[in-house]
Order: sequence, then structure tokens, then C-alpha cells
Amino acid sequence: MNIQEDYKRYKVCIFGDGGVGKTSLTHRFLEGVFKETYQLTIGMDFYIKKLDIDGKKISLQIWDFAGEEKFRFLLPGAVSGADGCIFMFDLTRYNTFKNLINWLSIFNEVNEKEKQNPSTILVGNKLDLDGLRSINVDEANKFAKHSKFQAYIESSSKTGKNIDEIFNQLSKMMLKNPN
Ligand code: G3D
Ligand code: MG
Repeated sequence: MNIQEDYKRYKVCIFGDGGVGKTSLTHRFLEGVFKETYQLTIGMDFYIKKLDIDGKKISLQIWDFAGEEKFRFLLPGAVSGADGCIFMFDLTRYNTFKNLINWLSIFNEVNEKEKQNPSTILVGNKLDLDGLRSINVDEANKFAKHSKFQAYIESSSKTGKNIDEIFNQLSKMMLKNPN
């Protein structure tokens, strides 16, 4: 009898340009209840975290994309079978926000091909650098709505603000998603 069987398993991927804070977010979230880390490939890191959401046991498989252009060929594999995806940009760098449309187009293409509909959350990170902000909340919310994200959250991987909130909200969405 494998103890893993109690857990409902979800695959979660994190996308966004290099330097937006994907790896910091993952490490911050994993801190404490950290279970396993695998160096899957140079382009993609893979982690597992078990959570209790409203009394339901779930296990998140988190795929952290290395974000370099030369590893983009790994993206379809990460999206395939995904239950949830976090799209992250850096609140202080407008380009990282603008580039999300490129990440979304690859994401949507795979979803169409695989006939899947993962839950999605938009994250504006580096909230601690609020004085350097180059995307305002209204603009981000508008984009989130237009691109059919189920939520928009601003976070700081540095201070830890809203990090658990991101994964809790996404987990709740995935639990509800019949996908
Ligand atoms: P990536 O995995 O998306 O490429 P990283 O991004 O997690 O490697 O983070 C890139 C840089 O941004 C790192 O700084 C990291 O410390 C910083 N960073 C990540 N999240 C935050 C945040 O919320 N606030 C601030 N102020 N910095 C953040 P270095 O200097 O190591 O490159
Ligand atoms: Mg990284």
C-alpha cells in the first residue's frame, strides 16, 4: 500500500521571463514542508509539495521553467497534462508583462492540441519594490480578465507576501476544475 495513493496529484507549471522570480517563488513556497527536489533537466526543475486544502490532501508537482530562449522546446512537454499554470511577470519590468502573450500563445496551442483546460493564475512579482513599479494594478487586472486568468495576485518572493496565497488559490481552482 503506497501512502501516495491518498493524495490527489496535480501538475503545475510556472512560466515567465528570466529573472521575474519563478525559482525564488518555488523555493520560498517549498521552505519548511520541503519533500523532494529533482534536477530533471538543465531547462526545467521539478519539485513536489503536499498540501491540505480544506481537508483534501493534494500533491503538487511543480515544474519550474529555466526561462532561457534555448530551452523553449521544453515548454509543450511542461504544458501537456498540466492542471494549473502560474504566469509570472516582474512588476518593475514592463517587458516581462508584455512578453506574457508569447508564453500564453504556446500554452494555448498545447491546450488546444491536448484538449485540456488547466487553471491559470497571473502573478505580478517583486511587490516589495513597489516604488519601481511599471505596471499598475488596473492594467494587470484588465489583461488578466482579457486573457481568461482566474485570478491576479501580486507577490514578493523576497518577503514571502502572498506566496502561499498563490498556491492555495490555484489548488482550490484545480480541485474545482473537472478537467
Ligand atoms: P527566475 O527563476 O524567474 O529566473 P529568480 O527568477 O527566482 O532566479 O530571481 C531572479 C532575481 O530576482 C534574483 O536576484 C532574485 O533574488 C530576485 N527576486 C525574485 N523575487 C523577488 C522579489 O519578490 N523581490 C525582489 N526584490 N527580488 C526578487 P539575483 O540578484 O540573485 O539575480
Ligand atoms: Mg529560475
